[in-house]
Amino acid sequence: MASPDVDETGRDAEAAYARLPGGAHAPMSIGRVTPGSAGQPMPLDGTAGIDSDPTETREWLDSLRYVLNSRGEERAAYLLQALEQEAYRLGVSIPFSATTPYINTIPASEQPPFPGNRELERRIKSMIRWNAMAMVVRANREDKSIGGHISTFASSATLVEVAMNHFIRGRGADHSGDQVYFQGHASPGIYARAFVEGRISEKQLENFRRELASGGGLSSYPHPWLMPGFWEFPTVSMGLGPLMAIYQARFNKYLQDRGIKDTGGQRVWSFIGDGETDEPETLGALTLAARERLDNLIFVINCNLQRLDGPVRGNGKIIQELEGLFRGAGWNVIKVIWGDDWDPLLDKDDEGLLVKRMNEVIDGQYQKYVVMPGSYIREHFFGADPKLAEMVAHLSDEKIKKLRRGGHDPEKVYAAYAAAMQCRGQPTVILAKTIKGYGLGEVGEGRNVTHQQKKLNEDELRAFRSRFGIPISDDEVAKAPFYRPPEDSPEMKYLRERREALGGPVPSRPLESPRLKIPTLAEYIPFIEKSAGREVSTTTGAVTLMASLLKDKSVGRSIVPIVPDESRTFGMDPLFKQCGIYAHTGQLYEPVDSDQLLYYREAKDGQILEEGITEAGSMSSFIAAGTAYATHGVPMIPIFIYYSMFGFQRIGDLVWAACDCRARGFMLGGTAGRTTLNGEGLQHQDGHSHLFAAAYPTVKAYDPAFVYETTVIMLDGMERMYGKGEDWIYYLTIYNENYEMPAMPAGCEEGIVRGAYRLREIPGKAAAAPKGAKKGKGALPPVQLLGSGSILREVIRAGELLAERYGVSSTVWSVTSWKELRREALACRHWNMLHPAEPPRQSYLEETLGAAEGVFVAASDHVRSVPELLDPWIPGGLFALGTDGFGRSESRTRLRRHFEVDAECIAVGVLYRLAEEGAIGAEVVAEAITSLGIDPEKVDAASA
Ligand SMILES: Cc1ncc(C[n+]2csc(CCOP(=O)(O)OP(=O)(O)O)c2C)c(N)n1
Ligand SMILES: [Mg+2]
Repeated sequence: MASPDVDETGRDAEAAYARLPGGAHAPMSIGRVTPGSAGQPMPLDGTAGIDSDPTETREWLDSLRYVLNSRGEERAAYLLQALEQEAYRLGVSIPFSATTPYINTIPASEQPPFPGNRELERRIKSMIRWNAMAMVVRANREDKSIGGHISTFASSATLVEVAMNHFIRGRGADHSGDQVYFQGHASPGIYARAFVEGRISEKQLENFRRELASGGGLSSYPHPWLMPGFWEFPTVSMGLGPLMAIYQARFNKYLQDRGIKDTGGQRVWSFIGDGETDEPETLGALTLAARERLDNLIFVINCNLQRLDGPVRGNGKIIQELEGLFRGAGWNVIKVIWGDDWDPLLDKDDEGLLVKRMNEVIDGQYQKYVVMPGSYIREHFFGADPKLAEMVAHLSDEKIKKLRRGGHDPEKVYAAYAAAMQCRGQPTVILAKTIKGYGLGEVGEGRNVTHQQKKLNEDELRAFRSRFGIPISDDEVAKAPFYRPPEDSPEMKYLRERREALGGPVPSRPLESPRLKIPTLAEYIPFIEKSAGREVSTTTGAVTLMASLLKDKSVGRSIVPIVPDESRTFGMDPLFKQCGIYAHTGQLYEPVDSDQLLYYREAKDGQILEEGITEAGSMSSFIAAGTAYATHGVPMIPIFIYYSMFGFQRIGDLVWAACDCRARGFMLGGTAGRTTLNGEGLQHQDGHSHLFAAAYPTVKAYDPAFVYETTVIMLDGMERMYGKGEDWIYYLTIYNENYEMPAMPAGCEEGIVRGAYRLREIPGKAAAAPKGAKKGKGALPPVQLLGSGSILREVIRAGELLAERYGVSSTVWSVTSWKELRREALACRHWNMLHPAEPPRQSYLEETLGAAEGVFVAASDHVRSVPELLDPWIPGGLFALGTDGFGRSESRTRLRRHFEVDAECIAVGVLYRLAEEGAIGAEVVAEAITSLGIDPEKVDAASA
C-alpha cells in the first residue's frame, strides 16, 4: 500500500518531527524516551532534505543525549532554545510545527502506577456499558422512532469511568465538587452508572426518552430543566458545552478572586466529541482559557475519528490538527493515542520506523484497520516496511487486531488525568484516540453507520454480553435485561467507596438554594422621582439603577455586570471606577487615561466582566453567574447588557441553554428598536428580538418606555428570581433615545409587571369631528391605542393628533410586555378548554384590554407580529403597525415614516380602522393621508 501523503494535509512538518527526539518544537518535553534514543539516529527524510552528513548529524544528536543524561531535561531544553534562537538570528529558517509525533505524550516510563483495582473497574465498566446499550435497544423496541445513541458512550466509557473512579469530585452536603459537561449523546452511559449506583430506578431506565410515561422517564440528553436534581449543564447542542465550560472555569476564578467563594479545589471538565470540534463555539474561546491561566479546566476530547456521517478527518489526522490548535492557543496538550500493547513495539523501534508509520497513516485509513482483520493490518500498516513487518512477525493476526487504542486503556487514561491534575497555569486538553461503537463488533464498531445503530438482535446481544462478561443467561439475553450487581458484591462496594472518597455522586444538582433580601420598590421611589422631568433614555435609567443596586448592601456584591465591549455605548464607564473590571492578574500597566477620574481600571477583585467583543462568551458568563445559585450555592445576579441585535439572533442557542439550565438574571438589549437606533443600518437595528424572546419558555420579555417602568420591572425581577427563587430570565429592551421621563402614575405597578396599564385618556375635540362621519351613527367608537418602548411616545402623539384634528377620543395603553399578557391569557385559555363546565378563568389581558371597546391599534419599534401576539383576545382584532423589513441608515424621523410607526401613520391607521368599521368615510382617511404628508405610493418597508 502506498504511503498516504501527509503533506497534503498541511502538516508536512510532522514527519520531520519524528526524526528528532521530542520534535523540533518540544524542548519542554524532551525528557520523554523516544524511539531512536537507544543509539540510532532517527531516519531523516522528507522536509528537511537529504542528510548529507550522517556522521555529523549523529554527533549533534549524541551531544544532546549526553546533556540530557548528564545535566537533565532543563539544561537540554535551555540549550535547544538557545540554538533555535541563534539559528533564527543567523537567518536559518526552521520549519514550524505545532505538533509532536503521533504517539502518547506520556511515555510508558513516566506513567504513574494505577491506584485502582483494574479487574473490578473493568467489571463495573462492563455492566455500565451493557445497561447503556440495553436502555437504547429497549427504548427502540417500544417505539422505533425514539432514537438514542449506543456507539458514543461505547467509545468513551473508559474516559468517563476512569474519571469517575479516580478524579471527578462530587457534590456533598457541604461542598459542591467539580463541574462536568458530559458529551450530550453519551447520556445513556451516565444514566447507566447512576442506575448501578442506585440513583436511578429500573423503571426510569426503561422509560429512557419517554419522559411522559407513567413512573417517569429519562430525558434524551442532559437537561436540567427536565431533570433538575440530576443534570447541571445542557450540552447536546454541540459546541456550547466546551464554550460554557471555559467561562465556567473563568467564573470560578472570578468567585475566588472576589473573595465570594473558595473554588480553589474545584475543576471543570468538558467531555467533547472530535466531530464537535468543527463547531466554532468549541474552539472559539481557547485563547481566553490560556490567557486566564485556567488550570482548573480539563477538556477531554473523545477522538473516535468519526462523527455522524463518517470520518471527522478521513484525509488528515484530527488529533494532530487539534494538538496544533490547542498548543498554539497555549494549552497543555496530552495525547493518549496508543494502548499499552504498543509499548513493547515502540520500545523496539530503534530506528523510529514505527513512529514514522504512525505519523504518515491518516485517519480514514486508521478507521479501515478497525473493521478489517489482523492480516489486513499486518499487510497494510506494518507491511509498508519490511523491518516493521518483522517487528510484529511474532504476533498472531488476532493479537495485531487487538492492539488497543489509548482511550481504551485505563492506565494510559489515568496517567493523562493525573498529569492534568498537576498542570499549573494552563488549561489541559486530553486528546484520546478511541473506537466508535467499541464492543459492538460487526454491527457497528468503527463503521460509518455506527452513530445511528440503535438495535441489536439476539445474536448481537449475546456477543456483546459475552465480550464484556455480563452475568446474564442465554435464555434472558434476548430481552436485554438491565443488570445491577448485588448490594454486597465487591463491585457495588468498590463503586460506592470510590464515589464517597471523591465526595459524592456526579452529576447532581441541588434543588434548594439560598435566597437574597431584595430592596423594595418603596426604597426606590426617590430614584424614580428623580428621573421625572429629565430628558434621559431608558438605557441611562437602567444603567443608573444598576449603579445604584451595585451599592446596595444586600444585593450589591452579588451583581455581575457583563458587557461585550460596549460599556461606553451604554454609559457604563463610571462603573469602571466604582467596581473595577475583573482581571485575574490585576492591572499590570499604567492605563493611558490614568490621570482621569473614570480611567480604565482593571482589578483582581473587579466586579465587571468586560468580555471583549464576544456575545457568545458574555452569554456563557451569564450562564455561569446565573446558575451559581445552584452550581455553587451562591446566588449571583448577572446583568448582561449588549446590542439587542446581537442577542437572540446571534446567540439564541446559548439563551436556550440558559433557560434549560435554569439560569437567572437580566439580559438588557441595548440600542433596541429598528427606528430608535438610527443611522446604523440593517445589521444593527433590531426590531425582532421580542419575537425571538416570545419563544423562550423561561424568558420574561419587557419593552418598557419609561424609567419608572424599567425600575419596577427590574426590582420585581430581582424579587422573583432571588427573593422567591423562581427560574426566569428577564429580557428588557432599552433604548438610546433621550426624552423627558414622566412621573410614575399612581397604581400602575401591577400593570407594569403584568404587561399593560391604562396610561392616558385623550378626549377628542367635538368640534373637530370628521365631516365625513356617517350620519345616524352617533359618536365615534372609542379608540384603544397600544404602544411600547420608544414608539409609545409616537402613539401618544397620534392620540393627540386624532383628538385635535378629527375629534377622536382615545385611551393610551402602555404595553410593557406583549409576551407576558399573552402567556397568562394562553394559560387561562388552556385551563378553560379543559374545564368547559366550570366558570372560565379571566386573564389580566381579558380583564383589561379585552374588556375595552372600540377599535384597537398598536405600534412598537418591533415587527408587527409582536403586538399581534395579543390578537386572539382583542375584540374586533388588533391592527398592528411595526417595523417589518430591513433597517436603514437614516434619521429617526425618516425611519419612523418609512416603517409607518410615526404619529402621523399611526393616526392614519386609526382612521382607516374607523372607516373599516363604517364610522367614518374613506375620504376622511384619504384626506388625512394627504394633509399629514404621507406619500400613498411609498414603499412597503416590509419588503424593501
Ligand atoms: C449543534 C448541533 N448540530 C448537530 C447535532 C447532531 N449531532 C448529534 S451527535 C452528532 C455527531 C457527533 O460526532 P462527535 O462529536 O464526533 O461525537 P461522537 O458521537 O463521535 O463521540 C451530530 C451531528 C447536534 N447535536 N448539535
Ligand atoms: Mg467522534
